[in-house]
Amino acid sequence: MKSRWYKDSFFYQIYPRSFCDSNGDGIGDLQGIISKLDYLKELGITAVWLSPCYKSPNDDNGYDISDYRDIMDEFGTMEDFEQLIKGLHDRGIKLIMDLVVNHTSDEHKWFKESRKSKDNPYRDYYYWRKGKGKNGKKPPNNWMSNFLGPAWKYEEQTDEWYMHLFSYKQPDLNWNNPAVRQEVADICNFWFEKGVDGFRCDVITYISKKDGLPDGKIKLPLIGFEQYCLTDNYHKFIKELADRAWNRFDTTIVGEAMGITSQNAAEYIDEKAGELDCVFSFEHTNCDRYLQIIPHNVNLRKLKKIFARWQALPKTCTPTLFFENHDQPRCIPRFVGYDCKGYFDEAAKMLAVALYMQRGVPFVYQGQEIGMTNLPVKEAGYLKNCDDRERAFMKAEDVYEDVLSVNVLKSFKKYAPFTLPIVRKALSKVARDHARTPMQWSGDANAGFCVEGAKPWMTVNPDYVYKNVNLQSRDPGSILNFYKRLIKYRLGNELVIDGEFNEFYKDSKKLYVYERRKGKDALAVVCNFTGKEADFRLPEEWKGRNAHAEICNYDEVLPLGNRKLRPFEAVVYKI
Ligand code: TEU
Ligand code: CA
Repeated sequence: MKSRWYKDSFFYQIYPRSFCDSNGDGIGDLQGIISKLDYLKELGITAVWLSPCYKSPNDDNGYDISDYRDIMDEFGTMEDFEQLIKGLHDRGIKLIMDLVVNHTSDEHKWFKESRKSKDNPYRDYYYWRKGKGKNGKKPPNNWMSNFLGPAWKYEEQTDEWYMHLFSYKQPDLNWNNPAVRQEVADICNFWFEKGVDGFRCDVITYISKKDGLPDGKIKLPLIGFEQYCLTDNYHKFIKELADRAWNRFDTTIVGEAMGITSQNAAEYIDEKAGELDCVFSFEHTNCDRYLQIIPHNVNLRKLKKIFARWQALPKTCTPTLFFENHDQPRCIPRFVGYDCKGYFDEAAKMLAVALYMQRGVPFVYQGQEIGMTNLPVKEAGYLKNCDDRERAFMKAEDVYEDVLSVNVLKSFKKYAPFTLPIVRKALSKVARDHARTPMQWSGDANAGFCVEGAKPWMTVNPDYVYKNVNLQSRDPGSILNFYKRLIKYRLGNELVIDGEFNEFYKDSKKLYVYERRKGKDALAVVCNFTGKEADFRLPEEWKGRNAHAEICNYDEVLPLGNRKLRPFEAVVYKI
């Protein structure tokens, strides 16, 4: 049944709220996306991952669903959706949707019923438990919510607590209940029958909780993690869902997978198992963090090591290739630093080469293709290196919208106000908001995201004046046009798709050098991760070979050989 089309695809992630507003309410919508289909086609991507567009009260921007079979009011109607999928398919672009089924919204009808009484038929769709301690006034266990605070909320009505591993408006579904699992399969089939080509499965590794819901080890950043991540019935639930839905169509199923790393991936993504096709792992996106939250500078050696381990997985396990999504800050400040020493565009292009010439399923996140970057909030303290036009100091509290950022600021203000400067500083680097600013289409008002006079739901990055799709599409040397070339180069290219991966100079803190080989043919990938010239010596294995540069982020192409690499230089040679 499965053609495994993901193996030769290039994905583009759309966060609909911030992509394009068609009706002037300041919120991106489906007609907005439809108006940009030709843009996507021209960019050359072959598949779209659409973040949630279902009915939702938007506590977490659509990751809290109140009706899985309907479209969010702000985004449009089912007719709009059908027009979107047709528009994509007409252009040869596949569509995968977001499947958010670890939890629902508390405004979903199942939960509204569930909370009514202990004998309601939907009670068992969720986790309800008696509290601990005298009078049951303490949560049933010590698990922490991924969005801070306890993972339980008390309800007067029935004198019990319900579990929420995210916000209290995102109660966790009880997958031990067979009815819940059938509902999920039915939802998948509903969308497959509409022509949807697959799903990105939100926090799918959390769906099975340890029997008895035991206390977790006291361990930061998340108490309880080992009790609900990849435990007990995980494989059983996934296999069943694959049988009932995923594997009945020619789908691609990508899991968002906390807990899955290069070390254990084979257990979860091997083709032969017929479970998830691939996963978004957090290994490399945590490599500039202590405890997953406190930012520090990236250590290139560590990043390369993580990549190398994924590349070394058996052929039947396919990695994903991504730097950005709607939960991550923008990749340029984090992976090359805020100070690009005047070589911002070169850095943006180099990162793309370093990542997308590896084996795996490539994903680009909206705006990444024009080098969109983090919001210039005051605490980031990097403005001295920026263009004058970016000196619009923003106050964190004024610009952050994300439920997680807001929770963090609120809690620290309440319980440890003296830490606020540090917290603000950390958020200035890691906040999810950085990825959620409106897409920069043009130099017009509101970056062309919505019409003049409308108020975008979230602050537009002021750098849109000189960084936007309009300007870059007219400039052959732009980041955008570089991405177009790279995407085109990768698709259908056997060496990139499944050539062997061999790395050189693994210990270098400056260079990322690897080859993709099939027999005698190979691609040599040479990247300078620093903003200064760096010495490069030709690896023994490449000596005496003819080299032809196929991709280069400088106009003037220099030959493969012992030489100085220019700041952030990246070249792909066919050898
Ligand atoms: O994300 C899961 C999640 O917890 C992380 O991505 C989180 O945002 C990160 O660790 C913060 O540092 C998924 C969705 O991608 C996210 O947008 C939702 O908020 C979350 O699930 C709940 O549905
Ligand atoms: Ca709108």
